[in-house]
Amino acid sequence: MSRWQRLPLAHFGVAVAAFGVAASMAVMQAMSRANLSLPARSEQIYYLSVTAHGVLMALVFTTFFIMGLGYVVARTALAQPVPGPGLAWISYTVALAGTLLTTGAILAGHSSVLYTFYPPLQAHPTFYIGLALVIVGSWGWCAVMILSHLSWRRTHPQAAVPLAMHGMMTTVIVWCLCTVAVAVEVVGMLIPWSLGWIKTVDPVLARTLFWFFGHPLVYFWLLPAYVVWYTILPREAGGKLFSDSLGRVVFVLFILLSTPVGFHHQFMDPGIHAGWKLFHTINTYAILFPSFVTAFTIVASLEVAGRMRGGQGLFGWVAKLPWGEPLFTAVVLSMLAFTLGGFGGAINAAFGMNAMIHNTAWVQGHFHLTVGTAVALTFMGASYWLLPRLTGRGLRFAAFAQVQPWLWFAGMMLFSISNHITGLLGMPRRIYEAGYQGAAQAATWAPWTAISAAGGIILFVSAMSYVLVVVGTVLWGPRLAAVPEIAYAEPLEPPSGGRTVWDRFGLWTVLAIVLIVLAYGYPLYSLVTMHRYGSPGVTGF
Ligand code: HEM
Ligand SMILES: [Cu+2]
Repeated sequence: MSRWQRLPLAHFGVAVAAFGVAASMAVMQAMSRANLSLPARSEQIYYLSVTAHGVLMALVFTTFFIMGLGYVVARTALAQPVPGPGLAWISYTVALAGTLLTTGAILAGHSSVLYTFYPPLQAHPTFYIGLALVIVGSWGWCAVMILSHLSWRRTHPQAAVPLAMHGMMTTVIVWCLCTVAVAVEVVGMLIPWSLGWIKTVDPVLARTLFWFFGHPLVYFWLLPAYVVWYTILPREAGGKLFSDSLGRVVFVLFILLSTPVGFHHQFMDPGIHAGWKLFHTINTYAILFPSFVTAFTIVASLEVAGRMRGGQGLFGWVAKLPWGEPLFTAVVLSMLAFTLGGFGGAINAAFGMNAMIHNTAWVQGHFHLTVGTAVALTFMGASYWLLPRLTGRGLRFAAFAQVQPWLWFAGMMLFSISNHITGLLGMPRRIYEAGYQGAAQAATWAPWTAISAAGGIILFVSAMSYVLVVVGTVLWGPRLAAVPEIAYAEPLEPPSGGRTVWDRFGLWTVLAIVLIVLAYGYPLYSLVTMHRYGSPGVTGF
């Protein structure tokens, strides 16, 4: 293995470790909610576990995987060394130290604040300090990615940046814009408060800053998955990308629309005028559009692949696709789950229907389809593709890699559909036992929570199969005589000309900032200056 592969592999190592631990906790959670007796089952353990699971899955597994993938793309799509390897390794170390601090704080038992860490729930200062370090580390990654792009641009002033790097750059921009808000929340409010330096914090302001970050966070997860869908999947399916320019338009729309939508998580919060919630709702429906375009482009690319493989007729091409390839099945099943998640998302985004499902098990059913499957299963599929290319070793226990995506999909259908149903039946999310001490309402939930627990067990088997293949490949994978190359899909039509307006990241970033100021400027100003009776709100105002 030459040297550059170590950096992404080190990132994937942390990601897979976090995933393995979080998946082991998840199966206990799913069983606990079905009232199955487990050793040491208690409220305290449940909330500790859900906090660790949420943080390790949603913040650590994703972020480290994305950073690793970013380095792979910067190195291979741009065909040049990644500049600033020192900075990259320091950033990795800082983010890893932060992860250990935060995880330690949770496991020590005094930081069960869930991954949204809403005040007035208060964690130990090391929980917040660790999170701040993870963010600082990720900013270092952003800097290296931006430097990579700039140095490539200097030698290719008129060329269109390769689509994979285009997608990673939009990921970087979305992340830089949104992490500012969570940094202000954590460093300006929660750390001083947890240390006792300030007496109070304003929960509505904290939640607003959190969701300023929290919605774009989902695109930070999703865009790298889209990079895999657009630039790796079509080639692995044996075909070509249906349209390169549509991909660029999609990525740019995410720069613009990822952030000014956060109030759709705060429909039920007081202190924010309904007019602002409406504005964010309109933007939310606008951001469904690039995902529709993606569904069209990727399915069209798959049809191209099926026909290039000799498929005939209206649907004959489907059978010709490489259903035995783990990357292919993982990504296609991810997309299927995302379609279902998208239906649910459109419901969540509508004020009236949101009132029906808010804080119910529906919500956890929803995001396990989106981040828990569309993103996570894509990353698992991408691991099967990347590992031989990065380590020079063939997949170990390859049969597990083949069945694992199917198991994940089956388990997730049981888990997610049952949670959507119990949500509609009124079961809250984030509860330790769904029996509700024998309440009549809870009796209707029981068959569904049992199905959800069965789904959880299948998911656990799938998760462990993934970990087994990854660890087995790295340690005992057979050395490959010819290491397959990391190559990206070609578009069906060669892109006409060079650099276009879709490559002007500076312009789109400025426009995104304008939209953010429009969507958040006044609401934040009014929250900060609002006079509160009997509650001091933000210290100093
Ligand atoms: C191994 C399969 C998985 C199972 C069985 C599972 C199960 C669960 C359960 C039972 C909960 C607690 C729900 C509650 O009480 O409200 C939960 C929460 C959560 N899960 Fe998973 N999960 C799995 C995988 C994932 C993945 C892959 C992700 C993301 C990459 C993820 C992200 C989350 C998040 C963000 C929460 C919310 C925590 C909170 O409410 O603070 N999960 N999961
Ligand atoms: Cu959202």
